[in-house]
Amino acid sequence: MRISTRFLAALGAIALPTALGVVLLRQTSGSPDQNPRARWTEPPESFTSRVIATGLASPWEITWGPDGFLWVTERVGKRVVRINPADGTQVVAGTIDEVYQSHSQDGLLGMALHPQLLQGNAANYVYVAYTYHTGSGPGVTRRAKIRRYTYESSTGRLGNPVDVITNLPHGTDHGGGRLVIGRDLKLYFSRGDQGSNYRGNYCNPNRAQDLPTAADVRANDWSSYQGKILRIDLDGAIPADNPVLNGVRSHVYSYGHRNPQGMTVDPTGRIYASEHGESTDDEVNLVLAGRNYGWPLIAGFQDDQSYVYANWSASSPAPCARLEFGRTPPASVPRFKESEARLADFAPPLRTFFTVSNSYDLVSMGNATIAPAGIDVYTSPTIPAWKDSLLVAALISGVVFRMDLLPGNGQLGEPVPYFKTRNRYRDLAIAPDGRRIYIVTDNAGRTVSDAGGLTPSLANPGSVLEFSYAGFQGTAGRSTN
Ligand SMILES: [Ca+2]
Ligand SMILES: [Ca+2]
Repeated sequence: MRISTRFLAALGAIALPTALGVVLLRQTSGSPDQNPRARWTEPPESFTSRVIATGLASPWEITWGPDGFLWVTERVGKRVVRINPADGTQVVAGTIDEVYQSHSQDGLLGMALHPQLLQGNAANYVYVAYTYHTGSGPGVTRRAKIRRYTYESSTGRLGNPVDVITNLPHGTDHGGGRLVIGRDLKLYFSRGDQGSNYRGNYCNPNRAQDLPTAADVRANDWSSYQGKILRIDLDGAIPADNPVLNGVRSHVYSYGHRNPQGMTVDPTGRIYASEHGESTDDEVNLVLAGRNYGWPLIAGFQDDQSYVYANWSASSPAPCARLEFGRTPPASVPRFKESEARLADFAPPLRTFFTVSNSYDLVSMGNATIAPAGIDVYTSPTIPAWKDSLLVAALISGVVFRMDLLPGNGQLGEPVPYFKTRNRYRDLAIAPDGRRIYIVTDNAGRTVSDAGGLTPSLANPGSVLEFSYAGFQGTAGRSTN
């Protein structure tokens, strides 16, 4: 392992007691016998780092607010918290008691600040997305909604709740949940496939390819909004310029998504989203109106590599309920190669983490995934090489990947990993000065250790980390081979 002295100096600048558990992975040439998520290259820039806040209950969204505070949602804590980035002071803007949370992918999720928040007019609006419980008696009927609050700057509190859209499906797995407001002043809300056809939900048909009918829309039946990215008027209505799919205009903007947990808007209004793959092929997508992102028929590119769609719910003659879920389905489960799918409107990803060949052994090597979550666009000139980049926070690899946004076409350059620690990075925010990057971390789960395997031992659970740019060290992202 070769580490530049300037990078060590930057690490040495981390002050106790707020030191991060920064680990340096072994730099490798990416040999075929290594999981690609455990590869690490020496970054060309130096950063200092510190922990600015701890004790958060599963922070999920972090956004830089117009008041100079970091606005954070707590998935489990059900709170919106404003954090002063200078001293870490936490101020609770509101607790949403209606939030229902019992699994790893429900609770208080996305949050979007209205672009006119605190700009001196009436639009002091904060939009949040969360799960709630509609049933009575035994069992849980979990749904998701988007709610608008009005922020009172005099009290620092969220009030006057107004539901924007309710009764959206939400299950026990693959919840998506990221919420952004586009340059077009529409809400974009990512919905996961609910984990259908997988693990504990393996007998539920996957509905990521299902589109709503005209009757569904007339009845306000949003049950097909699984594995979708929705585009919604600020009052919850279906935008008049949403795409018409199978003859029906609905909130569906794009479909065929698995678990899109990250979404952002670039200065030109383009929407980017990240999503989790199954065992391979996490994706970063440019989200375009009416396009089909392939899942569950296609994972990543349509290349017949490592992935075959096995439709457990359609098992015959043995019904699915009699089967035990596993990596290798029995013969009664219909299987479909990616090349069999005929999707006229298929949109391949911009980038996958990672596409591996059929010879890659998932059992012995581990899943070739990073579990991407929050993403953001970096536009500042402060870090020169970063200007116009997409940043992707990764849960299981504990890094932020930076990729150049290539001029003109919205495509992405090669990913460069930064900020490796023994944490799960849930979301990130960028200070307006472009010098400081803030990251919220999961409270529990597994991440890549300094030895390259997985560990449940997280260095900074439930925290906000700050990385500050400390200069260019001049090694231009080389890897050591
Ligand atoms: Ca896809
Ligand atoms: Ca594929």
